[in-house]
Amino acid sequence: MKSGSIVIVLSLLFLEELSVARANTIQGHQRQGKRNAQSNEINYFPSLKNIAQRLLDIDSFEINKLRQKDDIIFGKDKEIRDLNELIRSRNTPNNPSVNSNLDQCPRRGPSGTYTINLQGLNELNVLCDAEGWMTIQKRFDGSLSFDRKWEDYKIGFGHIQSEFFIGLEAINRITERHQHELLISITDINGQSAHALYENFQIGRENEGYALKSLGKYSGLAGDFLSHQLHKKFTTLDKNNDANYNLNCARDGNGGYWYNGCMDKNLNAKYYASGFPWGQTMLRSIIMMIRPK
Ligand SMILES: [Ca+2]
Repeated sequence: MKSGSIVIVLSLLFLEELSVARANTIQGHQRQGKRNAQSNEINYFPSLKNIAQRLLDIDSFEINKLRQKDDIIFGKDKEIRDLNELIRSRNTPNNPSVNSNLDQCPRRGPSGTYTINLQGLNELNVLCDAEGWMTIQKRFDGSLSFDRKWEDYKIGFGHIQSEFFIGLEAINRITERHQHELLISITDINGQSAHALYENFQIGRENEGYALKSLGKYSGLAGDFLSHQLHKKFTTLDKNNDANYNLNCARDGNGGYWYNGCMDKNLNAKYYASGFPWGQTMLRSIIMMIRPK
């Protein structure tokens, strides 16, 4: 109970007890005639004891209520942790395998974690599914910040068992050697999923600003939201390559992207409590995958 409330309750109880004490005193006068001040004090002290006891009762009642609320909050926290763990486990293949002779995902699986070698880069752990799709970006709970500098976007960040981005350098090296499809799967905060498929995805080299060089034909139900960024260079917090003359579109939590304008739908935007902005709605999760055509 707040201290202001305690004061009000104390005042009300005090007044109540005082009026009872006065009534008793008047009755006492009527019955017994004059009595001295000492006898009033004797009636009054038991009333103060009652007030103190009632305040203690109220206090312990409030403490119990707070304890119950604390238990409920603790229970909800545990539910959230369990759900996040469930999502993580569903995003993680069950049968990880290692093969460092590969430079791409095996076409016919099995799904798992593979170590691939790309010329000039360190060995890279990648997620592959049973149909040869390699995950290059994954977000589902906002645990990883995408508000990062050029070097992070270049070499990649996060962890493949949770949220991550594979890195622009790796995407460039993979997509410039062979034609690759790009599959983007999105799920909004209401659980509605859709995908976008591009038949010829390629990004340029670092000296080209990792520009979105090619997308190819689009199909899917998510909407062709990437063609607007075709041929645009990548912009990060510390590298302003976007078309907006006055602003750096990656600043203020928008994340690195192939910006055309600062209001573009952006797959790397700031993740709030339940998702990140996507036009008129919010996306809860996204996964970007590539596969040789
Ligand atoms: Ca700019």
